[in-house]
Amino acid sequence: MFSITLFLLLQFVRQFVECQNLSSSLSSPIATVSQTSTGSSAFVTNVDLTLEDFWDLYVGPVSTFSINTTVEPTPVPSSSLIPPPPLYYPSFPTGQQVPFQSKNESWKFPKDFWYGVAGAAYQIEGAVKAEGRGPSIWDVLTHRVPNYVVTNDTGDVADNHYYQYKEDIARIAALGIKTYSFTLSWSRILPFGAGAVNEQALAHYDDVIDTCLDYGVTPMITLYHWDLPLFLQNSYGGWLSERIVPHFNEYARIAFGRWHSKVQTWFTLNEPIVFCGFYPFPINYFKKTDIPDVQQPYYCGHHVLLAHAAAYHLGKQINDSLSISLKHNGGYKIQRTDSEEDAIAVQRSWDFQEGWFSDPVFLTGDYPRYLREYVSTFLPDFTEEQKQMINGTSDIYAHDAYTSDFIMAPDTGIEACTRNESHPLFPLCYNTTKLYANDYWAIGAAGDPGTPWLHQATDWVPAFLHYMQDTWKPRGGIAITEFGMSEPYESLKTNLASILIDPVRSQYYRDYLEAILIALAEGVNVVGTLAWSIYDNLEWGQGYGVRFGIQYVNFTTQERYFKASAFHYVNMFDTYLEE
Ligand code: PNW
Repeated sequence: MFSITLFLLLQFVRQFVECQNLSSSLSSPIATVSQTSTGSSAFVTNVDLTLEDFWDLYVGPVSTFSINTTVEPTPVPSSSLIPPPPLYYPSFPTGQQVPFQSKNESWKFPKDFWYGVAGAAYQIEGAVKAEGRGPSIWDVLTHRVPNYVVTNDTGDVADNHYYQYKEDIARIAALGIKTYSFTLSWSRILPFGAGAVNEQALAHYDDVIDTCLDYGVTPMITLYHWDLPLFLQNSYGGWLSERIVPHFNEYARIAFGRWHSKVQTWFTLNEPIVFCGFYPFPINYFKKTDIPDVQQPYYCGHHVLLAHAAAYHLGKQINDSLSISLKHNGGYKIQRTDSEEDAIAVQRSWDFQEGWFSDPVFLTGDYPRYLREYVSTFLPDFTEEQKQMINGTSDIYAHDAYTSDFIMAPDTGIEACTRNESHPLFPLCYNTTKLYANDYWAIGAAGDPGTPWLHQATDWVPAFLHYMQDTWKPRGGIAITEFGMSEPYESLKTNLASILIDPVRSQYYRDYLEAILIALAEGVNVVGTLAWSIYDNLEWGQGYGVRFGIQYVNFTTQERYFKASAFHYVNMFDTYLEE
């Protein structure tokens, strides 16, 4: 009876909640929710919430899977390690004079080049309420915000990686892949984002890391891949507030402190352009803000830079041999015509995408020109001290470089846009397309319709890599920390044999890695690649309807199968890695 009354009360409170006094309330796993009914501080109710209450109030019931304790790996069947048919058969019989494998003898990956696979906590772990995990914003977005995920899927079970990671690591090792890049769930480690630490989560990640090391797989860690602890979003708007900076630092301190001796390569934050672009969030679920919608991504970005830089210095203090970097994204920007306006549009695009985080971190500690022109109308300038703190805080240039776009000026011209806040392209004031200037051919083969941003554009990869090296001059070289292809309509296939041969993805990996080999031969210092993704997973707003895996996962049974692309990926290193 009591719990039902409490539940109803909490349901009511949910409409208005604002969480305050975060630091004082976090010494135990109970959070204080203050209700402000009219925005006036005259009507405030404090309700103590246990973690369970917090889940019930904001997320509700979650699904679980039958495998709900850590399991030993099932042996990888040797038949599953037989390579697939080749991408191209020669048009004449193979024989002594026609070697089956063609190889360009002037290409090579240097001996210490690392190649691996990547995944992210909310997309693969499942077990969302297990062993003390607190909710993240993505638990709310998937469960409570209608149509935020087009398929209404959630990450409740996902790939059940939280319990099946031993099998998953064994399978990577069996393929010959030597690097696994995963992300930590902040709200597992700190269920309310700050304060009390969940020891079970630390023990879990201890074992993930140790399992990698046992299999000879190098673990790499990303601290933040979009799954912000819900409590921090509700308390002060998450990345919209500078209050996130010390909380991210506290979280980073726990992770670096615990694992610095076992994990050498770290990434602080994944693709801030994308996750800052989530703002503004749908109203009614999280804390309201007065910051205008159009400005919210840039407040987020400002605090990302401060949080990243502080965490970088902290990590180096703890162990100065660590490699620590931010994960960038964007794509190569191809000027669509040779007009002056299109040239400016291209520079605007660099400034509002890669340059937003890369110029501060690699060059100046501050924003690039066109971005600064806009954000200086509302953001505080970085102080000299902040600029110094931000500059130089990336050991490698880590780029999730999936694809490229043609860039051109808006039809109205650039100035008509920059002077008019209601222009549909404001504040970017450049346009993009996947089509050549004949408005007929796309840049390359399309991915799944659920990822209209992704076409194969591997021809531009060498130019892109040169641009990264020449522009941001990373001291530790360039790593492609995510690349991959959404095989078109893959989720509609029901026949296993047809799922497992994924020609668009296979060709993408082959052509992309050839492009990297060309760039290496031309003197670009590329140091590693991470294929996205270790296996099919929750593709955020597209749910399980879009597939990026180099392994297929049957989401009913949680069985895993290698796709052909896994072999094509590895084969490039078997062929070209220097002995
Ligand atoms: C990345 N774009 O996101 C993310 O890091 C992954 O979590 C995600 O699953 C993967 O790519 C595939 O989408 C991106 O529009 C999302 O250019 C969008 C873009 C790039 C990367």
